Amino acid sequence: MQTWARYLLLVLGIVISLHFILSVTQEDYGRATSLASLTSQLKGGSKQPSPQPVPDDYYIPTGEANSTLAVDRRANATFVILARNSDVSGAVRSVRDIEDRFNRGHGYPYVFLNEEPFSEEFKSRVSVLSGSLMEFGLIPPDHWNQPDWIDEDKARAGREKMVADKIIYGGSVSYRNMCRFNSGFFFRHPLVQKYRWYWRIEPEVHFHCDIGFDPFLFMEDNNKVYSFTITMYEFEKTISTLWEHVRKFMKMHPEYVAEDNAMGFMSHDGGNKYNLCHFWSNFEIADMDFWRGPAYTAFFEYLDSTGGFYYERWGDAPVHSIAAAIFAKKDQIHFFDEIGYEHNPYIHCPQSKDTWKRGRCSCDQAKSFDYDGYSCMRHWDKFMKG
Ligand SMILES: Nc1nc2c(ncn2[C@@H]2O[C@H](COP(=O)(O)OP(=O)(O)OP(=O)(O)O)[C@@H](O)[C@H]2O)c(=O)[nH]1
Ligand SMILES: [Mg+2]
Repeated sequence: MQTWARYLLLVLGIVISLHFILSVTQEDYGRATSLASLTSQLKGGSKQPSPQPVPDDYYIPTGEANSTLAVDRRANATFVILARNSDVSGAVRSVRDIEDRFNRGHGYPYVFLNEEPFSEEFKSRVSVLSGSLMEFGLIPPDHWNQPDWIDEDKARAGREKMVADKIIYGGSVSYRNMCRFNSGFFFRHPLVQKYRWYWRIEPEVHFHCDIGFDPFLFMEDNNKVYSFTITMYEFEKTISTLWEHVRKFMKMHPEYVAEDNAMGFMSHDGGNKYNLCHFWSNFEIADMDFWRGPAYTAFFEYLDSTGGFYYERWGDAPVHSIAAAIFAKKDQIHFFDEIGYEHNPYIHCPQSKDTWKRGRCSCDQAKSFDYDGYSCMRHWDKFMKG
């Protein structure tokens, strides 16, 4: 054999051995260079998930995500739970889950909010679950009730029409109060005002995986403003005129529209028509400075002035989602694949097998909502891949 051929064989041998050693010892290298991953990249990976994983440095160093730890760095953050006294058992289950899967090692505080005073039973049953600060707030009536300037005859006619159309919560005024409160007021409550970040939790939700990192710190460090675990289509009849108003607002205030925003996720024709995709807001981790800032303040005030929260049944989910898609850059919106989450009837279970194992998840990956026909995740993947 010629000398050059020997050298070539030697170099090839070294490269192959190195590849083999790295594939076996380095999980990320193995994943990135696996045949499945390479073929999906060649195909454009249209069906492959594209979550941006939380980097290893954010994981708690012991590797024991669920151990009790003294974590020295914390964000200025809180859990926010809006609940009725009758929701107590569901609230207990949610707090139990988030304490076990995340907060035991962090000690982030809780703010519970209600338009009626919390009962002693509610307070004592949730307080016993955690050593963290728990505060119980009363929502001022003008942040909750239907404003006097709403034309009640018109609002009633809207509700009756939705009842006839069998729209869920179509006849409920309290549901509308709740949606409007979650859209524009929770972050102004005196007990919430002192915090920048919040994690919204509802009664009777479940967290299926150990969350071995601090999502608030990840978001703060990476300049994120809004995060989600589930995205889906909205019922069109609940928001008949919302998009029309969004378009009007954008014309009135082009200065608030972010460059490189996520409008392309919600509209496939440059903003003309809304595709009804939104982030499911019963789970949210987000930056309240974004809601308190000039763009969202003006946006909420404008939407509220149209009466659409009462004449129709605008949800806080499309309102928050559309705002995040317009006023933030697309890279500031984050999908947390790692957070296994359930709000009846849907579950997000991590897409990646390694993430699922690392989080000791109790959910079934095959039941994850991500690529269900009603989910908007495939639009998100496609949009983020550009
Ligand atoms: N204090 C108070 N909280 C409410 C009221 N209505 C709803 N909530 C809370 O607001 C949040 C959203 O209400 P849900 O009834 O869960 O609404 P949803 O998630 O759209 O609908 P579901 O599919 O029924 O869960 C939950 O945290 C509820 O506990 C109310 O009238 N008063
Ligand atoms: Mg709910």
